[in-house]
Amino acid sequence: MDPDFPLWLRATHLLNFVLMGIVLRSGWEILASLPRLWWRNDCKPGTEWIKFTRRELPKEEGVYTSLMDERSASPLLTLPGKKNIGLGRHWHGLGVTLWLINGLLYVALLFGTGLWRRIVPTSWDVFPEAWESMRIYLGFGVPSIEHFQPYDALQMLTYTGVVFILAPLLILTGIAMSPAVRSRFPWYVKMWGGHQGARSLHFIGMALMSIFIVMHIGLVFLVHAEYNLPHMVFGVTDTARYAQAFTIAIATIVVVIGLWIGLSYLTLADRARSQRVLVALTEPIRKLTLNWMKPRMGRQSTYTEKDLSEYHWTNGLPPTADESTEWLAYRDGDFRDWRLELGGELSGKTLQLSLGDLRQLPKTEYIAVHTCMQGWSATSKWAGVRLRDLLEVLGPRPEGANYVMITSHGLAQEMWDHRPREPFYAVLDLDTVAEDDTILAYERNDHPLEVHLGAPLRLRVESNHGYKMVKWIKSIEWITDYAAYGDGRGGTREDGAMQAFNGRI
Ligand SMILES: Nc1nc2c(c(=O)[nH]1)N[C@H]1C(S)=C(S)[C@@H](COP(=O)(O)O)O[C@H]1N2
Ligand SMILES: [Mo]
Repeated sequence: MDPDFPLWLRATHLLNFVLMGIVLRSGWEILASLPRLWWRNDCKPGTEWIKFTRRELPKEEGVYTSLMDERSASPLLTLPGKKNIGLGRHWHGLGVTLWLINGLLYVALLFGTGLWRRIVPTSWDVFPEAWESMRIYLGFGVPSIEHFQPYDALQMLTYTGVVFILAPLLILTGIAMSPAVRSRFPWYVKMWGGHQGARSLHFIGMALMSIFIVMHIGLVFLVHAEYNLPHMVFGVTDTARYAQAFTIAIATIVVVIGLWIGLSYLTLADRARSQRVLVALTEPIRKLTLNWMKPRMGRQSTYTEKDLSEYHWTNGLPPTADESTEWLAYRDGDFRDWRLELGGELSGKTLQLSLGDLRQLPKTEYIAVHTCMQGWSATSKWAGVRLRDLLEVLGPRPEGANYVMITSHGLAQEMWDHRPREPFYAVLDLDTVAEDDTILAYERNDHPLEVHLGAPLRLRVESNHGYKMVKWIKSIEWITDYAAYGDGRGGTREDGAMQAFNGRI
């Protein structure tokens, strides 16, 4: 057998095709949850550079939530489709991890075997030669077979660009969107033009990759297919087996497309099971790569007052009369009578703390970028008291207290199964509770917290996405296990949108 297209090459190539489909389709699910892109970090309505929705955004802050902007995509197109950002995110994480492993293996073997010489140009001649090929293609011609050794200059340049420039760009901009990375290495995110710069570049990279895939598959069938297909399928230059290779290639493509769509329906068939399985597979990756990064926004100098956002998106609107008359009464009295319920069953007591009491505790202050996992961001200066300091008021951690549950006066925006809406809540583990930048904020940009941003007190967990950051806080308590609350996934967005309990990416 001709060793030029060894089995490892053909296998990683096929696997790459399968995984790229999973990564792209789940990426489109994520994009559908906020179908707009910006370069500005405050995502001010009307400043999008591209959008995939006709919906007009109100210019006013605090009347529209990002959840209202989510679009339902077809399971034929996205993974899994039908407004399932959480499940789409898990698939993206799993798909990317497998794609990375496969890709690293491919690159390692490429260099290990010397086959890299076939795709990495080593002479400047590649540019004029590629230009010549391009001219032939533009005239609807095909360069003759002698130019392909086995790839021609244009292929070499494209493949090198895709493997060594485009793929790394997608990986690096993807990493920049993780709040754990941002809260630990804010300069890294700023380097990409902030969260929105990274997100927009990630999108552009995706678009280029999609164009490449379509052109690549098209050209394989159009340009010397009698060589390409036996190479790809059998690994040998045997034009006599072209028909067989053609049939296998087409059948494989059909099966893979079927698999992609099948995964969508399989995922939707039992969303809770899908969440369990996908989170079980992706949590070890988060543990390994992100959990050790401890936020230090309070000690960073990358983001300064100059970065403060003009506009702040909202998710969740202030409690209405059917949600909490109690909170409305507090609001009408400028929160003078508002009390935080701190404690609960495990502590054996519940303290009622006023805003004045909270202000007595050590104050911490920093500038940080908020990101909603849907994709928008905003930079603000937050001030308040560290959660760990506040819990100390209760005394030592009670026996069996493994988590802290924070509950809002406001209800969930919607329940995925349309049962009556429950109070919005989030649960944090001990590691997250102990972080420097897990705080209860009562001020933003040197003013008391605005009503639509969670007045009078909201949670800030800088290492996590926004869905953990309960607004309009009612109570904070130690609990043993979150399985006993809500749907048992540890928070409203975990229950409803099937998010992971760990919101670090
Ligand atoms: N009570 C309550 N808190 C909430 C939400 C909500 O719907 N209700 N949404 C969460 C989500 S998903 C995000 S991204 C942030 C948004 O914070 P902001 O509206 O202050 O920008 O609030 C979080 N806290
Ligand atoms: Mo969010």
